[in-house]
Amino acid sequence: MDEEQRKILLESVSRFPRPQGVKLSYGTAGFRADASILSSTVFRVGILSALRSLKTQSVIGLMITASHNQVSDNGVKVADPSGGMLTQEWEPFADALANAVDAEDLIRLITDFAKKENISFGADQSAQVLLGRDTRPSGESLLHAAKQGVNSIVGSVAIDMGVLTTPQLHWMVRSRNKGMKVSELDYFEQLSNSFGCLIDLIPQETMLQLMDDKLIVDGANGVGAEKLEELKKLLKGLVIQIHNSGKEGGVLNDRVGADYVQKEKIVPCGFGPNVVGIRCASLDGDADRLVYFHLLSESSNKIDLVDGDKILSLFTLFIREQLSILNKNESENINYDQSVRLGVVQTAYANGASTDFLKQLGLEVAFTPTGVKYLHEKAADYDIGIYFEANGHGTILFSEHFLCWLEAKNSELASVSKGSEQQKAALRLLAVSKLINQAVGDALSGLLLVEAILRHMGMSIQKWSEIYQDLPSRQLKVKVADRTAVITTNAETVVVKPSGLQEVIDAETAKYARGRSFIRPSGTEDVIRVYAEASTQEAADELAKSVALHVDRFLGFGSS
Ligand code: G16
Repeated sequence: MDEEQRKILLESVSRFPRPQGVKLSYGTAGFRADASILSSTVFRVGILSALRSLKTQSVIGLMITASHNQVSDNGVKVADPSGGMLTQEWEPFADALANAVDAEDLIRLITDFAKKENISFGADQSAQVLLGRDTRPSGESLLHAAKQGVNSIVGSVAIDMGVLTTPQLHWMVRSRNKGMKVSELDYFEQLSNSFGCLIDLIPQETMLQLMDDKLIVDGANGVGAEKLEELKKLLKGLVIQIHNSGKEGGVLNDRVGADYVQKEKIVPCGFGPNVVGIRCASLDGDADRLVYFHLLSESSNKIDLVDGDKILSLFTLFIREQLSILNKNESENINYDQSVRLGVVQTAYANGASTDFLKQLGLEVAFTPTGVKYLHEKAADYDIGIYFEANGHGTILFSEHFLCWLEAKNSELASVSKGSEQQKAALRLLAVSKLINQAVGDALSGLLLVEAILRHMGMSIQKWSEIYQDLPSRQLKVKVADRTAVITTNAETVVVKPSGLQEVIDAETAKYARGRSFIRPSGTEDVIRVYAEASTQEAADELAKSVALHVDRFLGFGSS
């Protein structure tokens, strides 16, 4: 590092002092904390993003959001050149950078890391970082910190892409690195065109069944509502009503949004009794999660939740159907490759009934720890990898190899049997690969795919919900003195530390028919999460409660 670079860093670091006594870690989805203490962290992640861009010689993304967290929180995460999450190999450096005590410490860390990673500094180097933020009031000042961080590495440019959903920024990074157009309009056009293509391929008889049907979307009072309002203008054949747009005075994620709906299993604020039976969807604060639901009766706020597991199952059914049509070798002229590897990826939160359902379909079901970064990585092992967390975060990945094969197959079919069922199946799969965000889980693209598939299958939300019966489950949070005291293994299903805790969880679980329970430290909130499922709701509630009491006894403040 030359003197000029050192001088710039020394000067800029001093403008973003690190708060005393705060230790942050790059958790499930980047750094998250109360927004008031985040300036120095965001500034330093700006530096990291510029270094990542120098290292990869590609465009990098930096998103300012705390997604489902309360409005006073904020956070920052980095999108790698593929549009996926920052490589896990750089996470320890992110932690070290965020927690460096002063400018000298920071410069030493950067110099050592740059040496190890072979990153050169200087005016002849160039780096580019796309910046995005959600609608949180703290976003603007944190954006300023991010820009300063990027600019403090010589030759680096920060480009402000404005207020975006998290998946939009990831999509833009991916597209830019593929040499494609990256404006918001390009994103909307890609989604609406591929949605239109799927709708055009629906048999007319099926389509008519859901023609007049409307969808009501809970926008979590966040950025997703604003963007869906724009996207809606380009969509044909879909009636969408948006509630909780943030314009009616509601607070971001406050008793609204996908996280609330999925955890509480009650209707979000802003939905009156007149929505009974109507198909509803809920986005989270930065629109990377999606769940569906319908209100069961006018007299109660209880909903029938159609969560990420059921979205995964619906997508799987559709993809399998298209693959099996494609593989029907009706014409002897065409040699079909039967060996498409289709895999699904879940976490320990997946409802046991969903895993049974998927296995009964003969599918390979893989498990990873919580966090799309893990699921995404695993899903990329397949020709078509479908991953979803129960909380509604997920997508479908198509390998480049499979897409090349599919393009070629489609051309072949177009010349020998244009308009055949087989060619339609190929076209549908190609449209899905363009509609569904290949970079990260995206509530808006997921919603359009759900809507297209329900129309294709002539399926109501009630029918969809009935594809299997969820086992009753309950999730709780426990505040503890130090959540890092919990260490887990086996895709987070077994507690290794503190010792003795797993044994008591096992003993509690054994008391219930179809009982299953696990605990894990959250990577986005300062809590331990408890999950329990059992054959009845009462049993799942009791099991969750008793496990939470043990967590509190082992680690908590002793308040329970
Ligand atoms: C993030 C991650 C998700 C994860 C969720 C909760 O979602 O992207 O993969 O499931 O946090 O994580 P934890 O249980 O560790 O707090 P989001 O929507 O908040 O970005």
